[in-house]
This record gives sequence, structure tokens and C-alpha cells, in this order.
Amino acid sequence: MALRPRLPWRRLGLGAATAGLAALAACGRVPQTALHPAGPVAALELHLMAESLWIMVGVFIVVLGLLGYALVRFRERPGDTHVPKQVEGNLRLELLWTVVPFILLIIIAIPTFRDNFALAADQTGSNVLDVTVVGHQWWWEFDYPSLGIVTADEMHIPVGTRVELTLESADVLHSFWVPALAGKEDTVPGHPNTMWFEATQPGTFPGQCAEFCGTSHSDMRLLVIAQSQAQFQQWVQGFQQPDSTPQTPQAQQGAQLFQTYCATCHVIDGAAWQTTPLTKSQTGPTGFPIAPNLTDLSAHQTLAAATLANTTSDLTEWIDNAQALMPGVIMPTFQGVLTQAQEQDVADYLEGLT
Ligand code: HEC
Ligand SMILES: [Cu+2]
Repeated sequence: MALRPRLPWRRLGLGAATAGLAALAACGRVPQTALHPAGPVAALELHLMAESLWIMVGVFIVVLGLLGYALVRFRERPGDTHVPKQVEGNLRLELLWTVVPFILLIIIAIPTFRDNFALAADQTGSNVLDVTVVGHQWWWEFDYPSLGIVTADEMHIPVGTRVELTLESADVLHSFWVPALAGKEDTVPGHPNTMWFEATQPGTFPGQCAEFCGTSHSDMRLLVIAQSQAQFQQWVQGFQQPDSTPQTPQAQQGAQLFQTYCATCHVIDGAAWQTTPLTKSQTGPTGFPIAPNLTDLSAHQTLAAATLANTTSDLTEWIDNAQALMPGVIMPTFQGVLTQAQEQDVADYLEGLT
């Protein structure tokens, strides 16, 4: 059969170009991507991906070229009825397509091993910030042991500082993933993992859990907020000198309600009722806090694992019915337990935490 001579090459080319442009445009709108690295770890990983990709593109072109050549060169011609020479096995070809892929794999393996070891090395020294990341169903706990800070869902880091992460889990498998800064790393119950990253530019980098961990897995998001050293110090101070005194009569009401209904789970550093160590109910079955630490809540951009904005309306909606917003969450629904005015008072109190 003859090869059809007129394929719509131009239309195919245009289609591919349009699809490519659309993909690029989408990258600009979706910042949660590994294609715009904001630090050395992600940059190294993107470089590895690109290197492998270009080798694969080369192989693809060579294989398709040979296939095309064979199809054209050995096609059936009109009137030609002779049976071609039948061949079986060709030592030279067999050697060629064993040795060439082997060499290509070595070429990919060398930088992969080199970068793997570089990225696996623990970062130590006075300029390294240690942060413990604990995966919870369905939120992220961030502990800064050297700064005495325990917070949730928003990790602040100074630009230009290496951050050594210890990853743990309070319950099931999760996977910590902030594509602009580094690849995924699992949080495994009872088995701490480590990784590091560094942001070389300020910014807010979104991430999320990348390992299915139950009903609300897709709501387990987070932000890494990379700031100048001065801004970072300001944030640290907010935690080290927390002001948790209610300022208005409403907030005072709210503080009392909070102590009754919420302090069984949530810690607020500096609150009159808060004890150290934490109470039994504030500590979960595996020794990790059972709920996010709400100290300095007004400094948060988001609530509930970065799925809500830190606004009065989202906050009261969350207090009213967290179950509707995040199915299966440990936090109970307060609809019918607290009146709307009481929920508003609690929100007033929480918004005053600086
Ligand atoms: C039984 C434990 C429990 C109780 C009681 C509880 N919560 Fe929660 N709360 C949680 C858990 C767990 C989360 C994390 C939800 C998630 O994102 O997966 C949470 C999340 C929150 C958040 C979002 C925190 C953040 O960092 O984004 C706020 C705000 C909050 N709770 C307020 C309250 C208030 C106010 C009350 C009392 C009216 C209350 N909670 C009672 C367990 C509890
Ligand atoms: Cu998950």
C-alpha cells in the first residue's frame, strides 16, 4: 500500500503550537508549579527533568525518523509482487540498540545520583533554620524548635536561608509538596524524614498534600511565605510576645466561650487558661497537638489548611459548620451549640490575637 502523500502537516503544527501556548499561559495563572522554581532545590530538580526530557525527545525523533524511513523505503510499489528477503536477527543492530540506551541511561544516571546525594545531605550550621513539619488529617503543623513557635498551614521562612525540614505524621501517610521550592517528600508515622529547601526570592508559594490521606485530602493545602530577614523577624516577634488579651466586651465574651468550647483542642500561647505542657485533650493520641495552634491568628492570610480566607465571614462560617466545609474534620460543628452572636464574639476574640 502506498503512503498517503498529503498529511495536513501545517494544521498539525499549528494545533501543537496552540496547545503549547495554552499550556504556557496556564502556567502564568497557576503558581503552584514546578516549572517556575523559586530556589536552588527546585531549580536542580527542574534541570534534571529537562535533561531527561531532551534525551527522550532525541530518542523519540530518531526512532520516528527510522520508522518513517522504513515505511517509505520499503513500501509496496504498484506491480511489485516479489517477496522481500526474509531476515531474522541482526547482531549489529541488536548490539546497537542495547548499547545506545545503556549509554543514555548512564548519561541520565550521573547527574541524577550527584543531585540526589546533594539534596539528601542534611543542612547544618548557624545559618540553617530548622522546621518540623507534621502532617495531620487535614492540616499542616509547623514547629520552629529554636524559636519556640508552633503554627499551622502557613510556613514563614526568610529569603536566602536554607531550611532543614524534619517531616513527621500524627496519623496516616501524607506527602509535603511545595512545587516552587522542592519535590514531594512523604510524612510517615513513626519514621521522620528530612529534606531541605531555600527560597531565593520573596513570595507566597502554595503547596498541598500529595498522598491520599482520607476524605478531605484535597483540602490539605499550605502556603510557604518567604520574606526578607526583617519581615521574618517581625513575624517571629508576633509569636514570641503574643498578645492574647481580649480588647472589647465582645472579645471578652468570646474568650470565655473559647475557653469552654475550643480550648479543649486549640492552644493559644499567653491565654490566661493555657498551661504548659499542654492538657491531655490538646495532645493527640500520638503526642502531637490535636488541633492548630491559634496564637497570633491575625497574622494568617488563610484558615483551615489554606482553603478559606482569614476574614470574619469565613471564620464565623468555619466555627458554625466546619464539617460542611471540610467533611470528616475532627473539629465539631457549633451550629445549634453557639448562637450566631456567640460565634461572632469568638471570631472577634480570635481576630484580636496579635
Ligand atoms: C475536637 C477538637 C476541636 C475543637 C473542640 C475545636 N476545634 Fe477548631 N480545629 C480543630 C482541628 C482538628 C482543626 C484543623 C482543621 C483542618 O484544617 O483540617 C481546627 C481548625 C480551626 C481553625 C483554623 C485554624 C487554622 O490555622 O487555619 C480555627 C480558626 C478554629 N479551628 C477555631 C475553633 C473554635 C473557635 C472552636 C470553638 C468554638 C474550635 N475551633 C473548636 C479541632 C477542634
Ligand atoms: Cu493528603
